[in-house]
Amino acid sequence: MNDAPDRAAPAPLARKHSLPDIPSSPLTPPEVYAALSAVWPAESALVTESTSTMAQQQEWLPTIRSGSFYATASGGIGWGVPAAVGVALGDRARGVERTVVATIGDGSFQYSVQAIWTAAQHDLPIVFVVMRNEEYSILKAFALLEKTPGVPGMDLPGLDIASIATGFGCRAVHADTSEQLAEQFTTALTAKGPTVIVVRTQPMMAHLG
Ligand SMILES: Cc1ncc(C[n+]2csc(CCOP(=O)(O)OP(=O)(O)O)c2C)c(N)n1
Ligand SMILES: [Mg+2]
Repeated sequence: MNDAPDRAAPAPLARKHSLPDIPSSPLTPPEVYAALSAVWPAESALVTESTSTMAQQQEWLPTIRSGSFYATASGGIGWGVPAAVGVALGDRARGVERTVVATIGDGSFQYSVQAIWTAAQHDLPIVFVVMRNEEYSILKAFALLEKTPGVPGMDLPGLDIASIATGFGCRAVHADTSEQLAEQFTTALTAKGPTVIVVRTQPMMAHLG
């Protein structure tokens, strides 16, 4: 991380934000990111692997400081969860105290989930926010784009993500509304180790039409 930039950072882009007048159930990704943006500490690091919601993430949680945003450039999933652990371990090694916020899709979360055991064992200050839309949403959208709807194997029903997290020794909670998410996130900030917050969300084709 470059701690001594040779020029002043430009002001963040002014963005028009809009949320539904009536809260959605399940929440839409913008509602999730809006709730996080209201309560997350300004100096947090963001690690993201929520494939179908990246545009909304950039809208609501823009990167405004160097060394604070981490995402895979290749698109290979299974990187995000261990990357959050690596960022937190790196922070500790160089004496940086900050929360690592990891926004992860429910599919991507499965690929390297065992990394949360390391997070729990080392009491790392990570809040994993798992977007539980019960599918590989981006692949369903690709299938429509490629005019091949109905591709099998894209649904992810029956995954008890909080139990999986608990099984690896991680604190785990559910949040179904913006208020619950804000409350659980704020509580997670003062927890000793990591927390996995499972948030039920709308699939991409439902919230974008
Ligand atoms: C190692 C690897 N395997 C498979 C894929 C194909 N792939 C791309 S996105 C994706 C699904 C991601 O689903 P999820 O994390 O739930 O995010 P959502 O699209 O629902 O937001 C898959 C399987 C990949 N990119 N990398
Ligand atoms: Mg998903």
